[in-house]
Amino acid sequence: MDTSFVKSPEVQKLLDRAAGIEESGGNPRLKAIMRDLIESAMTVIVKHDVSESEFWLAVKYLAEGSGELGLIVPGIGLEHFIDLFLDAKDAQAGRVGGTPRTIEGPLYVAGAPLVEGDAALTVDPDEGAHTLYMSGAVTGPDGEPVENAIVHVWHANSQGWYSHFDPTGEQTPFNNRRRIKLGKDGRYAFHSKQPSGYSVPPGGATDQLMQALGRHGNRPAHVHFFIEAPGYRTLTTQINFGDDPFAADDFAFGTREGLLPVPNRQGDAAYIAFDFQLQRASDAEDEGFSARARAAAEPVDAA
Ligand code: MBD
Ligand code: FE
Repeated sequence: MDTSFVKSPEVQKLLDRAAGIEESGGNPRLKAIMRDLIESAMTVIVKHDVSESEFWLAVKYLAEGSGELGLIVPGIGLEHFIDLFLDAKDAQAGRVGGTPRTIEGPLYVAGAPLVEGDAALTVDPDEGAHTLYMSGAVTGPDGEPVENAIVHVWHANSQGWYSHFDPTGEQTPFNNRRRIKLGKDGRYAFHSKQPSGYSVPPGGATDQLMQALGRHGNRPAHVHFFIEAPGYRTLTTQINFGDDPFAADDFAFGTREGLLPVPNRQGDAAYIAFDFQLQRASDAEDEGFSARARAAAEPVDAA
């Protein structure tokens, strides 16, 4: 059947009623978005002649896989799409330059220890892992050192697990997570046990979907950052190791040109020199974080 079926008076009437279009209460913006979203789902169903069994399989998948939505969203490219959309809107507004943004992912935890100077991120044992040394400058659009910046940094351990989300239960709450307060020179430095790439939980909802699409659920080794500073736009980004086998094949589409440094490897040590450049904020909202819901843990004193 043709998708024009969705445009039939009976279906259009159903959409109006389902989205509360004729009701006086509720949120008008949500009504408009829901109407289009439901209509899009109906159009897909008709276009692909989705069977009743397939439809209920999809409902079951969403119900049972909802705990992995934070992984499914980057896995199907939607989180990267939001970056592309923000980039395109910035370009339209002439707001260009600086370090590229890239996806936050689902594994940030608020409340990490706030430290100064050369930060030691790793407090738990991580036997055999190489040491990562990363350092550089945080500057503004004119190359000026950014004062009073806070660099939030988080990464996995050498097993690919993030503290707080580690099913082995072997990591303390803020292992490989710190907030680094920078001085007037805008320079940062940290060292840690080098992360390995991330893989989605085997057999989980994301893994099932990736396999059904003929894909995999691996990310290259990477380090996440938020960088916030008064007067500047908070930057959400990450660096991915340019020499990782998945550097050009990230299931989450988080790797971007300009964010793929190749570590300088010397024996058991890996060195990355990387400078960040922030854009200036136009107002307070522009300066702050997105309102995304994030995990949090009780702040602890830095070791
Ligand atoms: C990660 O570590 C990550 O950074 C993203 C974006 C998705 C899944 C796991
Ligand atoms: Fe990550």
